[in-house]
Amino acid sequence: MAAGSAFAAKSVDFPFPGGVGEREIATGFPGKGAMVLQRTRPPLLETPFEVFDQGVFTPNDRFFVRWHYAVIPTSIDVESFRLNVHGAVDKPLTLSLADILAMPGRIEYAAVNQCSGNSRGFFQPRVPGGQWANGAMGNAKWTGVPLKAVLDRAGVKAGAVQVRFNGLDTPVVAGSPDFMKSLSVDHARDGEVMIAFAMNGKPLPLLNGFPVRLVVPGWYSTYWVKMLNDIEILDHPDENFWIKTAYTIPDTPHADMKPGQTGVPMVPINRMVPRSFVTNIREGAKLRLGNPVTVRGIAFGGDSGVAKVEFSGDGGQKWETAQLGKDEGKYSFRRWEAHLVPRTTGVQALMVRCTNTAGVVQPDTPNWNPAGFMRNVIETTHVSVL
Ligand SMILES: Nc1nc2c(c(=O)[nH]1)N[C@H]1C(S)=C(S)[C@@H](COP(=O)(O)O)O[C@H]1N2
Ligand SMILES: [Mo]
Repeated sequence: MAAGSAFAAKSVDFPFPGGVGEREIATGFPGKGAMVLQRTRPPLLETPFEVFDQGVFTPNDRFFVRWHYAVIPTSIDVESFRLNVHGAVDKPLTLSLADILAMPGRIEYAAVNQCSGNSRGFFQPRVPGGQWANGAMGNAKWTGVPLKAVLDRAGVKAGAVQVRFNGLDTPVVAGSPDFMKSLSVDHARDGEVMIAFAMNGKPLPLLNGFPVRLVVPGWYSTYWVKMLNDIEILDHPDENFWIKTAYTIPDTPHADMKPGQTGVPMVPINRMVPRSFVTNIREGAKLRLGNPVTVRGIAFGGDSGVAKVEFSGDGGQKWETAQLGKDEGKYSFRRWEAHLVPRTTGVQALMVRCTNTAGVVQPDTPNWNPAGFMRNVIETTHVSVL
């Protein structure tokens, strides 16, 4: 992978507890505009937060990027590309991109793609892993064919239990476990899980998985396997490293545990939980006493829609219901807006809280686990009222 020129037009300084939040802004990565450079090889690129204020969909050239291994094809020959479907099936398939594009019954929906470790840099105590701020997420309109249609064509055998997905990327060091993820056969056949070939109406950027990737709406993006070229139907539970060991969470409310706690049962990470953010006012912004301001942002429900967004201008004492923007579907970001008239001078805490249609609400204390997964505490933006 070309390293990208990593030309630092400017930098950002994330307010991580304990610091070390400064990052370069890089341009120069294929198909990408200005991105927060978390790591060059393999590329970890974060969406600059102001992009989320500009619209409900995240543009392809500003969409975050995450790969585990640096050996990623730098170009794909669409003529020779094949997606193999094999294992516990009646009829193994070898599909070209043209075969996939010619399949009937295309689907399209908006869905948030969010890394399990989004916002990891805010964990306290800090934990190892990519030190993301809040930009390891994005919302796009995805177009593709239902995974179910492909599985039905292959004919899943009775007794199959899981479906495993693999992409064209490979480990740098021979012997490292190839990145693969699995879903239950029922989930894989729900009609929503998609083999996507377009993102916001355009082919997927190479770094987001060209030519096809899996979209698992409502689930963390670790399952959204990119450059998908292999689907294996398993008659036994997948025990590969990326399912069994990596990407597991405490099987507790909010995937929460205490640092150093032992004997906590772990399960593979799965559904997303609701989150919401202020996008037009930054930490440390100055507001004028008595001057009305419109506060706006984005929210998402996780694995279900946004039922309600509430805003507090006084650190959570009083909450008011925000006005919701257009509903782009239950897996999408949703815009919200509220009004604030600062009534006291000094540092004030703006807070926003989302409740999803399943009744799940953001917690007011942060969760903690050693991998830094599933942060969804109510976010606070401190402002100075002058
Ligand atoms: N083939 C492949 N797919 C992958 C990964 C990977 O390393 N290889 N990483 C996963 C993880 S952990 C994340 S967060 C998302 C990131 O998707 P994006 O780069 O399109 O934003 O890709 C997922 N799919
Ligand atoms: Mo991720």
